Amino acid sequence: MLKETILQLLREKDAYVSGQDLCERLGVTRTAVWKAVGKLKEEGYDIRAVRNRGYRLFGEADVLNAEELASEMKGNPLIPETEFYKRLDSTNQAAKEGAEKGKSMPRLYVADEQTAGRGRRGRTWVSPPGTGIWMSVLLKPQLSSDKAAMLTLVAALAVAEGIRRETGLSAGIKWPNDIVIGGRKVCGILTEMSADMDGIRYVVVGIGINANTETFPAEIRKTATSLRMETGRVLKRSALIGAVMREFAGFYESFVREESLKGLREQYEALLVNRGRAVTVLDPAGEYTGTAEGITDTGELLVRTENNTVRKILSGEVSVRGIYGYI
Ligand code: BT5
Repeated sequence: MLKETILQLLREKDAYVSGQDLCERLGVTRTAVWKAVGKLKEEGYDIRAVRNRGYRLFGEADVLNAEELASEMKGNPLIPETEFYKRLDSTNQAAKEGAEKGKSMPRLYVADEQTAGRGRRGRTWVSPPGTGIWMSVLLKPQLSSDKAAMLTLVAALAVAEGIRRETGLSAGIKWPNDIVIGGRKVCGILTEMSADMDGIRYVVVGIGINANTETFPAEIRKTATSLRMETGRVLKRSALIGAVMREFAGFYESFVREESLKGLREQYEALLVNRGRAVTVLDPAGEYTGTAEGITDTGELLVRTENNTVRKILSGEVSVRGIYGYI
């Protein structure tokens, strides 16, 4: 592809490359080069053209496209297929439709923007263009359907570790599905499943990460944060997707082998921000308070209540809210 070759040549040189030079090396016309550069610019690459000097690529911008994504997944043992979209209603929705159409799994869906991003229980997920990571992993684990909910915890661990690797930030996990930094939500996870008598048909693990967001709508301004806000730097989203999915592949392998979180529990608990903290359990059968102590091998939250009994909370069944603020 002409576009990719031009990009490669510009990357090799941290200087201007003349249009003439590009034409000769690629054996195409000046117009063809100009058109291809135009497309690259549309995709977000900061390529500048100066008369008599040629073209130059500035910085390595945060470009998210099909090529960047595929190259980040190269060598990932879990994800052979990726699909990238400029805009989708919801990557979870697209993944489900893909599964219903019989697409091969595992497969990763990524969108630059979601017009109907979803949270749990019909809530909305704010997913503007150009700044976030909105992605869904479509999987078919050979497990009984009651085990699928644990994938939320597997993904949370992968996101927290991926963020640490890419940014150095220490992100924590608010059980079961939030990643937080400094008490604010930077990522949410939504796991959905389709199962029948034979077990899991497919699972969709949806992950939303606020990467380069600079402002949030008023209703979440006090509770949300982004990696850019925390580091003051623009992050390359494709690199973070690569890091998170590499971590996910490793943790997923352990999860499927053990059919539990046994091998991941210690690491998970070390990142669990609820640990040792007071929590209110919003149980439909009656609200109660206690102290979160950790998780079980199957992903339930262990809460010691005021009369000193330890209760196991199943993810999805109840919400846990910190008594003091968001955590
Ligand atoms: C979640 O729900 O945290 C799950 C979010 C999953 C989003 C991903 S993006 C890719 C995939 N495709 C989808 O359509 N969804 C998944 P929940 O725990 O219910 O939290 C939702 C609440 O978080 C909202 O009611 C807001 O208060 C808040 N919120 C919404 N957008 C946010 C954002 N971008 N950052 C931080 N908080 C947000």
